[in-house]
Parts: sequence; structure tokens; C-alpha cells
Amino acid sequence: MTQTGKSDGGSAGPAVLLTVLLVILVAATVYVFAARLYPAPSPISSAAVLIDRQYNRTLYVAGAVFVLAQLGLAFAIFRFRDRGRPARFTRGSVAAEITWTSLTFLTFLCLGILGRKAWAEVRYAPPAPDAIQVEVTTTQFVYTFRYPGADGKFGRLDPSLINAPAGNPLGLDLNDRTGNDDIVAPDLTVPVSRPVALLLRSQDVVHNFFVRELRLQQDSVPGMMIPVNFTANRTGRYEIVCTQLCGLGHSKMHSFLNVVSEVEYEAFLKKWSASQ
Ligand SMILES: [Cu+2]
Repeated sequence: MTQTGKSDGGSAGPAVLLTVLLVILVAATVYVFAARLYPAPSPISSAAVLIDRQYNRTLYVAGAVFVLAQLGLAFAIFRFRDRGRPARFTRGSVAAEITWTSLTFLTFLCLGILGRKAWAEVRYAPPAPDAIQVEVTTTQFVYTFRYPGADGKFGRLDPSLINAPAGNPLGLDLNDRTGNDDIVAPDLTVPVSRPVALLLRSQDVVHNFFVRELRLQQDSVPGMMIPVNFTANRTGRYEIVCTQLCGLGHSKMHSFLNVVSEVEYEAFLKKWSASQ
């Protein structure tokens, strides 16, 4: 009631404005995703296709929940707007709480189960017997890739021998014969359609190995050897970037993944073993 005693009809303005804003927000968000304004580069491995499928599934589920929740909120704001009457207190509903908490739990459980293959294939499956082994070492702010050479064995590393300006960034122990044929390169070169088994390690802080086209992103952690597998099925040059803020030079920390033919790969090995 107003001071004059006339009935107060409330104020619909703020409720209408907020409702309209929410509907515009929902429409704009749906448009950004539906029109694919920022498409990801096409995948270059079967595991990347699985990751894309999982991403889309998660996006559809989360998108549907987002649209329903925001439109529900818009409806509630408009329906229960200020009508000049005192607000009524409600206690909520335990049954409704249990229902949507259980539904959320089941949704995430199902998404996790559906996505386990995509995750496990890259991280837990043992590498194929003919996989190409490459050790990836990260340090502020470079990647160094090591191939075991003809003997298939990595030579011993000694941290006290690390001396990048003298050409030994990994601390390769030259007294260890298995290391004599090791190949150390600044780029990662692999043949197309051959399984690759990477071993990630770090010399200083936590870095990351990320190739968008492989949908592969894995931290490298000091003191750990982290295996990841991939098989690239399209030749090309793809950027490898560090996605962990690892210091002042972080934004410049990158390298390249060269996916080449068998012939080019053999030539690469020859060239680098001759230079070392
Ligand atoms: Cu880094």
C-alpha cells in the first residue's frame, strides 16, 4: 500500500529488463556455438576424433542444461515479479533437491564412462611394440627431443653434465655407450601413421606438451616420467605449445611436430645422427 492508501501494483520494469537480458544472453551464447564461429583445427589422429566426440557430447549436455536453467530463471523472474504484495516464504522441496542432485551425478558418471576410452588410449594403454620412442624434455623455455638411435636404448643422463651452451642440454653422459647414437633435436619429427610413445620429463618447473590437432595436452613434471601415446595420420607441421605458465618466457615456449613420410623420417634420422 502506498502512503495515499491507493493499491500499489508493483514495478514490472526491472523484471522485464532482466528477463529480456537473459533471453538475449541465451540466444547469443547458443548462436556462438551453433554457428561454429571458432572451429577447432581438424583432428589428425583417431584418439583426437574420440576426444572431439566426447567434447561434443559434453557440450550438448551442458548446453541443454544451460539453456533450460537460464530460461527457467528468466521465467521465474518474470512470473514472480514485484506485484506490490508482501513476499511469501517457501521452504523448498527435499524431493526436488534429491532428484536434481541424483540426475547431475548420473549425468557426470555417464559422461565419464563414455569418455574413458579416449582418455585411457592416450595415457594408460601400453605403447605398440613398433612404437617410436621419443623422450621430451622441457626446460625454461625450450623443448628438447631425444631419439634412442639405432640401438633402441636411451643413454644415461647426468644432471651435473647439463650444459646447453656447450651443446649438451640434457646432460648426456658420453661415457655411456648406449647414448652414443642418441639423437637430440629441437623439433619432434615422426613418420605418418606410426605409433609414437613419448616420455615427458622436466628439468625445472611444470611445463606442458600441447598439440591442438592431436587434442593432446599433458603436463611435464620435474621428477616424473610421464608416458603419452599418439599416432598422427596426416602429414604436416603442427605447433607444440606450453600451456603452463612457467615463467617470463612462457609465451614464447613452443616447438613443432613434423609429421612426415617414412622416407623423410629416415632422412631426418640420418641428418641428425651425422651432426652429433
Ligand atoms: Cu613452459
